[in-house]
Amino acid sequence: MTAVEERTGTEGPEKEIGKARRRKEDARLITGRTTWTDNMVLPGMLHLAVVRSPVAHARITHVDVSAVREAPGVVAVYTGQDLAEEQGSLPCAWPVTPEMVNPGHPSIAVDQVNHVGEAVAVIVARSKVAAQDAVELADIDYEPLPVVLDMEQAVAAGADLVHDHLESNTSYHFVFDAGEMGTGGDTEQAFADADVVVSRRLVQQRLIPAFMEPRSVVVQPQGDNYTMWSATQIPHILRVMAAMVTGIPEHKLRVIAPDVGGGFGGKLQVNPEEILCLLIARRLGKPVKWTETRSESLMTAHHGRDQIQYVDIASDRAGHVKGLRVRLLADMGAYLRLITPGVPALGAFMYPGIYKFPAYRFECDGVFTNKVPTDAYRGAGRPEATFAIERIMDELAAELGMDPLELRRKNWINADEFPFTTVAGLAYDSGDYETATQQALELLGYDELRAEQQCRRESNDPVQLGIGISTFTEMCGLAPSRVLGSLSFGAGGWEHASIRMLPTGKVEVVTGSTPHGQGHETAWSQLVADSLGVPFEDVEVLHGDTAISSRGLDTYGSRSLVVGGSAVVKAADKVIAKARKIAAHLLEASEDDLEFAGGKFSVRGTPGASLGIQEIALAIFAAHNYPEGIEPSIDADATFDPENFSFPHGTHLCAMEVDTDTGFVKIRKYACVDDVGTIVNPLIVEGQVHGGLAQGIAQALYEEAVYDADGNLTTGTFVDYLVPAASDLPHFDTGNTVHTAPGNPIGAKGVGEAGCIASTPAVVNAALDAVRHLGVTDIRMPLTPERVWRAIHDGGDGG
Ligand code: MCN
Repeated sequence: MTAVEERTGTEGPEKEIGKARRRKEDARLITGRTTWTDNMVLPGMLHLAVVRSPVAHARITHVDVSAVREAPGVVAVYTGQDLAEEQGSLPCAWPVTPEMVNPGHPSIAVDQVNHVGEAVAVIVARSKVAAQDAVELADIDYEPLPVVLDMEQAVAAGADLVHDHLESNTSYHFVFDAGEMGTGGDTEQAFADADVVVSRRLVQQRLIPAFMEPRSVVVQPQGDNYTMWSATQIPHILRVMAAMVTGIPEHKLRVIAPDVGGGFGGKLQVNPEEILCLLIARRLGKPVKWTETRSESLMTAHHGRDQIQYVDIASDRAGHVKGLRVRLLADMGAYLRLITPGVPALGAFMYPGIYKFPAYRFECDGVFTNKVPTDAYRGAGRPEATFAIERIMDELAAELGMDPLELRRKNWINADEFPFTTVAGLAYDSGDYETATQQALELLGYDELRAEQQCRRESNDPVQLGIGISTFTEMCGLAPSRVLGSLSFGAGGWEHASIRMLPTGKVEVVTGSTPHGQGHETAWSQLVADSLGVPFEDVEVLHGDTAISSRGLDTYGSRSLVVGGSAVVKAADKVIAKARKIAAHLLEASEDDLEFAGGKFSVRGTPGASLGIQEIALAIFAAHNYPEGIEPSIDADATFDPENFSFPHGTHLCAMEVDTDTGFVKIRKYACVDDVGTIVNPLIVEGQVHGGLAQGIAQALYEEAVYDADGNLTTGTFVDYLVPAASDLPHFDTGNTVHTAPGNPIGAKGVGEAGCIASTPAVVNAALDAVRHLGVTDIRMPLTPERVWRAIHDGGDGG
């Protein structure tokens, strides 16, 4: 039983946790009847447009913005030189090694540009159109420098340099060696002793988070106070960072994230334009707004993934894995953004997946290239790791002539072995991989599909069928502050919440979590309704404004329920403890004789003697009668810092048809069973799984950010960057098992990234399973018809 269940019981019609409530916030989000940042209109507000570099790598030799200044409606124009003194450097909060090289990142280039789209001048005008029209009047000369795009070439001896004042294109070399850390044996020895070694070079293509609402910022100066509205995932972190970069004192800066239309990690960032808006508002003393165009968004908001993975797995002939070795090249792009270097380093701990490896070594080089920087994108490090391990397990199974499921069963952690400390040093909390797998096999109709596969193979059908398996886990609920500290991350992993009991018994919950589509207002209301025994409708959840919630660490890493929700539950505990004292006084009973259930304190053994917590709120407002020495308030704050990550897991299965004549692939069926511990809202959980699946499948089949040889993004519109629509995706058969997380009072594990992490290898494994008998052992993502056709007909990975 979880701590919440101990207090509220496990069932009952009034129980909110587990109810598939429709989301409170949907009406306003879906109809758009809300305030998005770009809806903000302030008196005298000016508009910014950014002049961006058309070249990937060059020295700026000449800047003439006199024609811009003369353009109708233009109020001011600033170049990098103009702001050089005050712009500072954008922050990188994750120096993964003490030796990591960080070239710094100006919000606006001063004398050199390092990727296409980098800001070189900012125009301020009375209207957005006037600002944008003036962009082409900027006269800027560039002296081209060699363009570095390919990571393998970038780390080769004698390579051209992205930052010519640095010694190489390598920012850092991060190593995790289980033998050295004492969490496993000697990896080299394990490989030397192995019967079988399988190696692959896997490519994680570059992806674009592609959130629906483009980034947008408004800054209003009032004396020496500043209010910034931003479409951000991280108002609290942004406030701290922006204060540090600009020198505006933190208490003079209020950051508001109004409703935000998606982020997927892409808005876990301190953007150059946020800093530029602050600097310019400070200079002009006027409110300013910047909203990006879709093309700017695709070209300049940070990208995700872009790694080359060299993976080796060692085993004995019977299929017992003996060792895992991973070498990674991770494309940083031209600069280190907020957590750029940490993304692949976070993945380091997940490569062993759900398997009992005795030895493991991971090495990663962070590599500079002349591309837009990479950073968090849904899953951040964990999809890459899961892809590598689930792909290489299939390759090992093929090498051993073994069923891929049998190989997994032979090596995974059994239900009775939890908690289990892996070779990467993580303590997996709870789970049962066999039960989830059994359920997923039934949902898919595995046996019938295997029979059909056999028929198609025997009849040499041009359309072959494959079944792909991904048995995954991930670390989420970021994160125990102590662990983050040991990984050199520059912030903690706690979350804060306050509960305010209003006089009429209504409840305001202030959370440091910052939803941008995840439904926290609904789920937190369910938590509070159960914890305090008040009606769901009586709870209002406030978030995303540093003047209302001054403490918070925001939303990413599927942390909000596990960490932020737990803070809410802890605050509710304190409210009840305070109310108990007042209830005892008003009921003239001893505190020890009071029971709290269903929102009421009752005196044990005295039927009828009871007082509701909402009545107590009113009694306090009147404040005529409360015990001496007790303050007239039952409001409470709590901060929760988890002891451990939480480890959701699941089995994802994909059945795929591959047309061997045309290379077209089609998902026939997709079934998955996820274990996310206690489910607070099954409807939200299902929605999160669906959204994650869409993005994971999109990586496998559709999406890729492509640069040409000069460093221009050739997928700069949604015509070229293929974000799938609902009609491009199959029906999903989903299910759940429930193994509660011992590390938080709700018993929950995160779900926000699970579908995205699990699905990509299931889809690629399915395609390979369909054509492996034709000699295909890899197909590079995304699985375009051309690549699939080439892999079948020409060999290689089709890339
Ligand atoms: N939930 C639940 N029971 C569980 C686990 C979660 O009911 N056992 C509910 C939570 O109450 C919450 C939602 O599911 O309403 C997601 O919770 P959680 O897993 O804690 O994830 P976060 O709220 O921290 O969201 C972050 C996660 C990430 S990292 C990305 S990326 C992502 C995602 O959420 N980006 C999203 N989902 C997104 N959904 C939308 N609409 N837009 C994004 O940008």
